[in-house]
Amino acid sequence: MSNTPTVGIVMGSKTDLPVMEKASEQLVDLEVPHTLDVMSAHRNPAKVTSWASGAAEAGYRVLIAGAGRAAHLPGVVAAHTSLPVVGVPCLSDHLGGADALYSIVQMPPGVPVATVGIDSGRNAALLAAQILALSDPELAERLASFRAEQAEKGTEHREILGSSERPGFGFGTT
Ligand code: RP5
Repeated sequence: MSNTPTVGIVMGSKTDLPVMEKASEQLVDLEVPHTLDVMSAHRNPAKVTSWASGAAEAGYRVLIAGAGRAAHLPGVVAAHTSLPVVGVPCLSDHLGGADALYSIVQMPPGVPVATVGIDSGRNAALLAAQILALSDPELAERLASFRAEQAEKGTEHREILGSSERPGFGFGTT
């Protein structure tokens, strides 16, 4: 693994870490060097502006931004860079995460944020890795292995569901 981080993960608060560390774990599995930072579009906007404005020059290729509530962080990051930005709406204790989802997905034309599902840190990492893999054949191979393992696990799951230990719940039964 090269030590130069190519993915930058940011989150609006430490309270978003349980979701965003799933993205980090997935990137570790895929051997993608990355960084994790906490910064808020509302509480320290100057820090966000500085980080996002310098991200391309710092060597990042894709950015992942997660936030909850009125989740402006991904959009503000996207406003300050032309790197692809993946947005992760984080569930808070109100509105079922719809507040963050709508805030992130409904960007104005001209400033896109590729939005994954609520609390979907892992998918954000996979999307970022897929973007990087367009110009990284070794990463593309690791992603292909990941997909193959995932397909294999799905088959195992099917066998468990169809086992005699759970009669009537398996495939092929009526
Ligand atoms: C957002 O407000 C953060 O992204 C977090 O999801 C939410 C709550 O932040 P804390 O009050 O827990 O720091 O900006």
